[in-house]
Amino acid sequence: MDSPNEARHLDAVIVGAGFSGIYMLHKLRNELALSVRVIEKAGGVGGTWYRNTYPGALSDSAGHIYCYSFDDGLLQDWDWKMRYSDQSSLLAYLEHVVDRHRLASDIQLNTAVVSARFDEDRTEWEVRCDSGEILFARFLITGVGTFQAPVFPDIPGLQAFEAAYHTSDWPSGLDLTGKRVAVVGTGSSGTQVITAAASVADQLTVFQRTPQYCVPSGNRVLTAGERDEIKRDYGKVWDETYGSKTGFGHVEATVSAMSVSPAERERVFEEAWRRGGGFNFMFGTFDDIIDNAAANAAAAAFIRGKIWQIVRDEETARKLTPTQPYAHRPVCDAGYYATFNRPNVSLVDIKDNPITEVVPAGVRTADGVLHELDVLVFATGFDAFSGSYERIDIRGRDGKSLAEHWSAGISSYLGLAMAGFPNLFMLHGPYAAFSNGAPLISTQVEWVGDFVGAMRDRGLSSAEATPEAEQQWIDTCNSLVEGSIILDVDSWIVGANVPGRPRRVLYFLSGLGAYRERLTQVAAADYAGFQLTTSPPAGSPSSAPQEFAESGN
Ligand code: NA7
Repeated sequence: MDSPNEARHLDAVIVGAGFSGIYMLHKLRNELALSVRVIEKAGGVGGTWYRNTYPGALSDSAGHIYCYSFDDGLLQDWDWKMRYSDQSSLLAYLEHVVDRHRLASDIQLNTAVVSARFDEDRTEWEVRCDSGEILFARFLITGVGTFQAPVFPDIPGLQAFEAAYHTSDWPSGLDLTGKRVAVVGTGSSGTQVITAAASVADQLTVFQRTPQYCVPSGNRVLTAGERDEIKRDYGKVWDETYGSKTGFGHVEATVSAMSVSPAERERVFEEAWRRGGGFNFMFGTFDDIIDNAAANAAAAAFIRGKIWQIVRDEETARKLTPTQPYAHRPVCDAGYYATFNRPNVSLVDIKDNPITEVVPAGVRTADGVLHELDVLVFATGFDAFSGSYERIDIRGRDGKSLAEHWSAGISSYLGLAMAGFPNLFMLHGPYAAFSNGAPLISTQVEWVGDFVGAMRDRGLSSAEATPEAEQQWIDTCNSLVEGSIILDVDSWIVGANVPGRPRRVLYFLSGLGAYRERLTQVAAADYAGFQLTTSPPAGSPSSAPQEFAESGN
């Protein structure tokens, strides 16, 4: 290892060793033989799956496609035992990928990137770390994740209670067994931790602001036959996934909800409820649940009906029943509503009865009740996208910061690049396809890798999105969201969970298949929308950019 302060010249610095950073390192170092270093703030690889270790943490994407598709041997070797993978099996998988592809030597843990500045004279990024190290690299690739910056409620006395934890920062070894626990928040993290905690906690209090539409996850052990079939047909599985809209592995609906009889709608919803899966319920039943108010109302009414069938106490059922449209990120569960039939679980509607303060003994609500607690869990979500990027002072051409670039609204070209930020690629960044994360990440990593390889082969020194291409992409994305019911509901998807954020949807809503087609077209048109710059001839002034380096320095 170098001494801190020693400057290093690399082809690429990758920020983050989650799903994106791990594969990007493999692509650039192992396939293109470039010199690369991954800088990761945490003490281990895995990103989201390293940090979110709260009880019940589960991916709700089909496990056999919530993984990488590039390694045929690994696809055959690895057994996804369950329909959905929990946090520990996903972390084990990502650690295994790192070992299998000998990536650890180029992943620097426990180090945060604090700033990155584009040096126009040298056509390279100067990356500074909290360790004092300075790295220089032709490419800066961010795999910083969407859900990095936790949101905490602004409650008086919050610091007074010691055992208070955000789901994304779960202390190692914290066991809720026999404890008096409260959970604030009922999104996908909240419903998972609530359902898991209820069966072990002595007492569980749920502080709910907005009731949630939940459908069963249907998680179960895959049969040997199912696993064999997946492995036999993996090529087809990936073709279907990459060609689909959401990339979640279910059959996507093509029928409008209101084009069928009420009885048929009920049958389809019931079948989806029995099969399980939140994305399956929203996108596998009918094709207009988030586009057509009547279709949305029908799906919402079906789930509300289930709440009243499941929850025995009428007052609790009333509190749990959502009134807003069904347009949050779809959530699925392992018995969320039934949890509220347990004698050790109580529900506080904090819209009616807000939390007024946190005290050393617990949480006090407006009705004067002190809820005495051992552990207080904040499942209150994240400042999606922006929060992850605000932690690094990124400056492109003319020293312009990313914060300035995004001051009138977050933007990108293809969810990957921005004007004024040459050779910076974002993975899983804003305005990429709204789809399952893993296949989206593989799509982007492969595209960026191919782009970088083509640049090297052609002697190009920089690629930069043009302002026009960036604006057109944002206009396209914004036009796709017009009329969507997503806009009618407050959630992180529209930025409503962070005060002061403008209301916007930072996704390309035409789907993964269409996104991939678009990327293919852009590459085929000699990277249309990018300004490509050739390295100055050898012997030019000292401003000549660094040559691509050899791997392994
Ligand atoms: P979400 O989906 O943003 O859910 C956050 C929850 O916390 C939600 O129920 C919020 O209620 C609640 N919340 C947020 N702020 C407060 C305050 N101030 N007071 C009370 N309750 C609050 O976060 P998750 O971690 O569940 O999921 C994030 C993503 O991670 C998820 O979509 C996955 O893709 C991965 P609200 O609805 O705002 O009233």
